[in-house]
Amino acid sequence: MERVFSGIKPSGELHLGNYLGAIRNFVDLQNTAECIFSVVDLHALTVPQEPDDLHRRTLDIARLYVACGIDPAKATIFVQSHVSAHAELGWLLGCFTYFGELRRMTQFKEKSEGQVNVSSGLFTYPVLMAADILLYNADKVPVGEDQKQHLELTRDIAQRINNRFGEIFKVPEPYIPPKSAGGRIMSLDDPLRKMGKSEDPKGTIALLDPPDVIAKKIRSAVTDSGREVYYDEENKPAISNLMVIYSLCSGESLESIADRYGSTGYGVFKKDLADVVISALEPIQKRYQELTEPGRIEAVLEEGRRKAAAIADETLRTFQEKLGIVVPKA
Ligand code: ATP
Ligand code: LTN
Repeated sequence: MERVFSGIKPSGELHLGNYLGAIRNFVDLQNTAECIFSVVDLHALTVPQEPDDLHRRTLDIARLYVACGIDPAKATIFVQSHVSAHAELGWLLGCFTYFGELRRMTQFKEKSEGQVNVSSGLFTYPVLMAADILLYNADKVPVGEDQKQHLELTRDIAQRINNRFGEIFKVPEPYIPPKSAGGRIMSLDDPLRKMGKSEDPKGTIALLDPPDVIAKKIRSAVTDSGREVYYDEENKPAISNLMVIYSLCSGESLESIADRYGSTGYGVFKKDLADVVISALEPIQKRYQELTEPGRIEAVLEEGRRKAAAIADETLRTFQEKLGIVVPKA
């Protein structure tokens, strides 16, 4: 059976971009592959975090994984920092990653731009991500388009090490939907920027936003010039983005949406879009509200930690031995 690994940072509230670009695929893949999904708290720490927020969001993302349909009986859900092999392999892989490679990463350039104190953790972030993936010898990594460059680096690091020491790591394949299928959901108030946890909340639909807030955000979403609804990423970036959201939340094709709303004007389209998004999020919000049993999420994470650590510790040990590290007896 193929193995799948992915992770989400507890750096803010989960949003529709995370769901349509990534989590939706996690839910599908759990039926056909051995899936491991992490709440990557060490990655969130690469930018300043309030301790109380980090703590609450870490548990909250695990709860949302389950609310979105990830079944702990099928998939492993765990917190990255609970498995120390991530940090340890991260260090070792850093010794096989070049400064020039990391300097080219666009996410680093975007997140460090204009900041006075940029942590070295933000710079080496992709190395830790490579460790996350390689520890589990994942075949597939479902992510949004913004992670493509990090996955290419992961593959390069794995291949470099395999060339030097023999086949140690599986070289993972990215699993990224095209933009028209959710790989890059754009902000509602700037269709040229991606929807993100750390972006302005006006442009971001959080998975737990109440219906009236969702309706208001969609009503205020920027549109393109003209009044026709059709898909054209280049000339109609705002409407194309709203159409992708409509299509993925309703299951209707882009063509059929364009046929129906082509000449009704943006107002009618946006009003129906709000209904479609609210209905798609309703079952997730309902399940989230129901997951209140004390200790339930913590128990899922403990079981996940055990399963993840068993795999990760073994991979780490194999690599340490190949490197010539004197590995203590277990
Ligand atoms: P931040 O804004 O703090 O960097 P983020 O919203 O980009 O956070 P991550 O935790 O980094 O969230 O991403 C989790 C997953 O969601 C990743 O697979 C990422 O590629 C995907 N993703 C994030 N934003 C989008 C988006 N706008 N469209 C599609 N996929 C997305
Ligand atoms: N870098 C990713 C989050 C992430 C991840 C991973 C995704 C960390 N480790 C391993 C897939 C596999 C991001 O910023 N979205």
